[in-house]
Amino acid sequence: MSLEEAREWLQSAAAVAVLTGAGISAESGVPTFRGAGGLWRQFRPEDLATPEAFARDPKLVWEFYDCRRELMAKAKPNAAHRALVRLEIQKPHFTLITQNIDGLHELAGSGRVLKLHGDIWRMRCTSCGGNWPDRRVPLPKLPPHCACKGLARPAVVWFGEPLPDGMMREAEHAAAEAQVFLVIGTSAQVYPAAGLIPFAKQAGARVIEINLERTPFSDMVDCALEGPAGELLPQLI
Ligand code: BV8
Ligand code: ZN
Repeated sequence: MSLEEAREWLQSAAAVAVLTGAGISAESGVPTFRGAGGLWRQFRPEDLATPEAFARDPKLVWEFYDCRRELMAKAKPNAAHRALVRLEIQKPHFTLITQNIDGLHELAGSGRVLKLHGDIWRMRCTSCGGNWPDRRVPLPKLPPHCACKGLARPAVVWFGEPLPDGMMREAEHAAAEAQVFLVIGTSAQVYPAAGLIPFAKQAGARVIEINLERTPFSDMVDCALEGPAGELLPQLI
């Protein structure tokens, strides 16, 4: 299936849903999880992004997030983020579902963003449950605390933790309604997010994948476009 055909599908679709991963922010200088630079010191991100790691050493986990906040604060949305803003304007029914916590979709101007795995620019209190925005870079003191003196944690979803209530239901609804489901820059290995891809396919959507390389679903999708999202997405939209 060619890019031209994929463009025609997208142009004729009224309902579109999009799933993005770290790959869409790579060209903005945000390291991906599995790509080069994904390794933080000698830790695998999966080892630090867990409630167990936080219980063991909250300061170490905060150093990990403070380092990523510094990187993400310098990052600007790229042509792929901007193309999705244009697509949202064009489509009567549009939902952007992201695994990214970097906030670059909103910064680009995307309105309807389902942040499956939370937001690195918000904090949550481990004792009173408060949740507030915090964009200080670097954080003055690690670990940060809440006004109630409780220990604060990043308002993100860690491995082994459920996604925010209703988030997957909204995402599945958008995937089921979509005539075209775009999958951009994800290795599709983390669940339940990756499950949305076969889910959309089974619901009848045409699935278009953009990735630098093949993924576990490249054989199943209707069109697998190999290349950088910042180059291919503007051609598609
Ligand atoms: C849960 C936030 C249950 C924190 C993240 C079923 C099967 C197997 C395992 C499981 C399963 N169900 C659940 C699990 C366990 C686990 C899981 O999936 N483990 C994996 C590792 C096997 N899932 C969970 O734990 C989930 N929770 O299941 O809870 C539950 C229910 C009730 C009660 C209690 C518990 C929670 C998962 C969320 C974890 N949090 N992030 C943080 O960021 O610090 S996940 C995090 O990793 C990201 O958000 C993202 O989801 C994932 C990284 O994947 P990608 O974004 O795809 O990035 P990656 O680097 O892997 O790939 C980049 C891709 O881009 C590559 O393909 C590359 O080629 C491409 N690329 C690079 N440059 C470009 C490009 N493409 C285009 N253009 C470019 N320029
Ligand atoms: Zn508190």
